[in-house]
Amino acid sequence: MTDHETRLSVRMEAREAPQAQNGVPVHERQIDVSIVMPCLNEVEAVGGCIEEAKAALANLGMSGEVVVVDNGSSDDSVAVARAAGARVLHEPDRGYGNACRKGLTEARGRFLVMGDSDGTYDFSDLPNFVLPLLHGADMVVGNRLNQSMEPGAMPWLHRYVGNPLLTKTMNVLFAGVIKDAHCGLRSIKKESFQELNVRASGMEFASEFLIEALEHGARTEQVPIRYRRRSGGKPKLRTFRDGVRHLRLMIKRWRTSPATREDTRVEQYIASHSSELPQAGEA
Ligand SMILES: Nc1nc2c(ncn2[C@@H]2O[C@H](COP(=O)(O)OP(=O)(O)OP(=O)(O)O)[C@@H](O)[C@H]2O)c(=O)[nH]1
Ligand SMILES: [Mg+2]
Repeated sequence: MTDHETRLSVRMEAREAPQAQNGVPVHERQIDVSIVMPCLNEVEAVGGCIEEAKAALANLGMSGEVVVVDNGSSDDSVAVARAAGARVLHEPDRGYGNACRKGLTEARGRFLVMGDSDGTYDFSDLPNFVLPLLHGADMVVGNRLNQSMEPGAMPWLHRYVGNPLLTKTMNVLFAGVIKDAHCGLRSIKKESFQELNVRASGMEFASEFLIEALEHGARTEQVPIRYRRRSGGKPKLRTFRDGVRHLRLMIKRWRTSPATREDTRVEQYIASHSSELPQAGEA
């Protein structure tokens, strides 16, 4: 090819794939951070969440994308999300779990951050979810149960009964030390997520994700976060139905994977007591 032909073909490629850079189409380029937001009828909040996430990415100085996963919202969430600059994916099967799995699977970043699109999470917390992954953690889980929670952000029944009870159940059954098992603001390395087999379709996805991570021995950090009232829209979580779904999933998982559970318990016991155990060469 002559120089002229090369320049011509590069110009034609650029016309066909306007975002191509160095010959690599944008959809194949590796980026640093993907922020995945499940979204169902969150028109009042989703735009602000995307803006907040984009600003946090810019402050962090890392390349990134915001991925919104919709399940057929009947309001203008999709149009608002597109206008705010998110990549919008459609998941045909209803449910929070289906939406999260779709977004996390199709995200292009090395580091995956997930958070609700209802205005409750503050995406300017992004560095606390990305920097630990650069320094050896596989996963970071937020903890909303602290003094900075905005009054009215979480119903009393969830804050003082449902969430602590279900979190404690998970820790007892799966030897975890998780502080807020239902926190939806989390991050995980792409390669760590790919090792997990998280199949749940609904809200119990949040529990299964952590159970899988515990059983895979993911190095986990937890960070306190702010939690705000919804910026509008309606909660999709149904207290009793979803509470029972979390509980049933945990019992099923506990009954069906005893071998893995025992291994993990022994490994975690050794890890947490390593300084007390005799070292090689010691009498
Ligand atoms: N795509 C999709 N998103 C969903 C679905 N169900 C919930 N979501 C989204 O998942 C996030 C969590 O749902 P919420 O209704 O906020 O549940 P919650 O945070 O436990 O409840 P709130 O206290 O009301 O915030 C929100 O961004 C929802 O829009 C669903 O079936 N499909
Ligand atoms: Mg929410």
